[in-house]
Formats: sequence, structure tokens, C-alpha cells
Amino acid sequence: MSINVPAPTPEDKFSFGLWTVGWQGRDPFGEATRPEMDTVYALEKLAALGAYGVNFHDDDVIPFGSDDATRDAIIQRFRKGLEDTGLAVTTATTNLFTHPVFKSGAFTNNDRDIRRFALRKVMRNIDLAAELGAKVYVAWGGREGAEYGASQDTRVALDRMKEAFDLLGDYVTEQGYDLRFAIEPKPNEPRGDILLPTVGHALAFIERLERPELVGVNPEVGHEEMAGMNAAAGFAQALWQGKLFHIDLNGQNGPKFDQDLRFGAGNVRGAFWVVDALLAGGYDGPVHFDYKPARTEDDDGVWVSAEANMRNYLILREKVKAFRADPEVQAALDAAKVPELSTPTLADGEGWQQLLEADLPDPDALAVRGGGFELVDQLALEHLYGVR
Ligand code: GLT
Ligand code: MN
Ligand code: MN
Repeated sequence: MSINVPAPTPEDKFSFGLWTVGWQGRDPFGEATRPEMDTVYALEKLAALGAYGVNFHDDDVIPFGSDDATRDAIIQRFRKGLEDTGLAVTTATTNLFTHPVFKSGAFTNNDRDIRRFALRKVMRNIDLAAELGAKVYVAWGGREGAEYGASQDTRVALDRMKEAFDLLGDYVTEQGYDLRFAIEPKPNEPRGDILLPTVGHALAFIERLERPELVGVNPEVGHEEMAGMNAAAGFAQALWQGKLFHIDLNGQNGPKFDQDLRFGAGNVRGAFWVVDALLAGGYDGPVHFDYKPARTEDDDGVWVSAEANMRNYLILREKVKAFRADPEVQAALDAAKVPELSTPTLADGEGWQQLLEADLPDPDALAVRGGGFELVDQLALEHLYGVR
């Protein structure tokens, strides 16, 4: 059975990191397989494919170490590219990992001078992000972490991480910027163990900040799966806590190196449930792709893969909607008592005392009730396999 796959529209809010399509294919074992990509060319191609916006690191647009005059000229050209293509800057972030100065981290580097330099680098790019209209500022701390037990005190590193986010919260507030932060968890790579490795760690950390309302999470599908987590469940908890400020959609095949496959490749079932979680939870931020076109591909292959991210999202969105609208699915969900979970465990006015006194059915009788989950899951799979 074939479904009608809609074309991407601005309402879909699809966005791409400039570093994704611009990735040159350099990996730990091999040199670049593609030439450097001009940023304005990337804007033109993305706009032509139906993207809504872009996201960038400071160094993706302005090479590290550029002098002020060069920086201004580059920004002017980039801004014109945005105007000409109509693309929005939804998000921005800081590169705190490529330059050797960050080899042992940025916000949590043992070296205080490096921490001070890193925070200045972030503030400078926040100014640009705010100027270009970004509403979210992503913070991926890939170099914040360790390989050795004694090289860093984790509790003290968390103090410094808190200090950094508190300072940045003061900065955006005092500058009057309409910008919120999204912490991106990752368990490992490039560090052996990265601080704030999962959505759960990040959510717990945020509650210790001075301005927790300014900080949410930017979970990446592949990073959660690298940690053996269920990405959809992490997205759902972030939504439940009002903290899903941004998303990085991509694909991954289980716990191994960070594959950054195009969204919908890798764990297909996981991708289906991620889209379901986003639709059910009313996520309305940018639908952002953070993937790497395989290093086997030439320029044409890059754009095939870029378009495929959006197409796969739209295919999965149709499939999820069809699954949820299917009367047989609804009957199976009812039989599995899924809607009953919305009924609070205690009745109105009931407390622990009434519960202790209440007449409860015999547990052995309750235990024989079947779950009905196999049917629910099979119906989901059949929608995904395209036979319903
Ligand atoms: C880097 C990382 C990504 C982060 C980006 C934001 S850069 O490519 O692998 O997961 O989202 O800094
Ligand atoms: Mn990744
Ligand atoms: Mn990411």
C-alpha cells in the first residue's frame, strides 16, 4: 500500500545544522572526502529542498581566529544569504571542541584560563544568534568529561558547569535576549565519559541552576541509543517536564560509535516512536536534523540524504497518524487499558487511609488478566511495514 508523502513546507519547521551537509567526511581513520562547502551555497540548496531554517556553530560560519573586519564581512554575506533564501536561523551553538585549546573541555576544563576563554566565545556568538533571531542556543559539551578517574573531580566539574550556565543565564537576561538554552546529552565520544551523558542526567542538573526556566534539553536520537536508552521515552519525559526546547533527529544502529545516520535510517521502529512521542506531546519547536551524509557520497549524495531526512520524517508522521486513527488500533489500545492509565489511582477525596480501607479485588484474579500489548505492537508494525 503506498501513502501520499507530502512535500516539506515551512510549517513543518525543518532545519539543519550547517555542519551536517557541510561535513567533509573526515573521520579518525581518513581524510576529507568532500571539499569545503560554501555556507551560502548550503543555504540555497537547503531552501530549494524545502527546509525552513538553519543552525550553526560560530566556527561553521566564521573561521576560528578571524579578525573583526573579516568577521563582519562574513556575517554580512551570510545575512544576505538568509534574506535571499528566506531561511530562518532557528538555533545557534558554539564550537567548544575542535580547537586544541578545548582538548580537555571548555566550561569544566581544569584550566581556569580556558574556562574563561570558552565563556567569552559563547557570549560573543550569543550576540550574533540573538541578532539573527535564534530562539534556542544549544550547548553540546562533547569535550567535557574524562578518561581517567583522577583527572577531574566530577562533583567539582558539575559546580563549574553550573557556574557556566548561571553566568550565561544572567547574560541573556541582562542583555534582554529572547533566547533559551538546550543542553545536548551524549554518553561518550569524543571523551571516554562525557558529563551529563543522558537526558535524565541533564534534566536533573537543570533543576540545580539559578534560572532553570531558561534551560532545557536538546536530545539527539542517536546519542540516547548509544547509551542504550529508548529515545522516544527520553523525548517524552522531556516534554512532560516542559523541557524539550530543541531536538536533534538522526539515525543510529544500537550502542556503537556515533553514526549520525539520516533520520529514519538505523533503528526504524525507534524513529516511528520518536515521531509518535513528538506528535502526542505537542512539540512545536524546530524539527532539526543533526546527521552526517556518509563519507562515500559526493555533492549529489549529500543533497539526496538531506532531502531524505525530511521525507522520512513526513513518511513516519503519516504512518503515526494512520496508526493512531485506525479503529482497530483504538480498540486494541482500549483492550490493553492504555486509556485507563490516565485515570488517577486515587478517587476524588480519597487518601492513603481510604485506600487502606478500600475493598480491592483478589490479586490472583487480577494477575490472570492479559496485557493485550502484542496486538497493539503488531498493529504498529503493520502500519510501519505498510500493509495497513
Ligand atoms: C557535533 C555533535 C552534535 C552536536 C553539535 C552541536 S556538533 O557534530 O556531534 O551532536 O549536536 O554542537
Ligand atoms: Mn551524534
Ligand atoms: Mn547533535
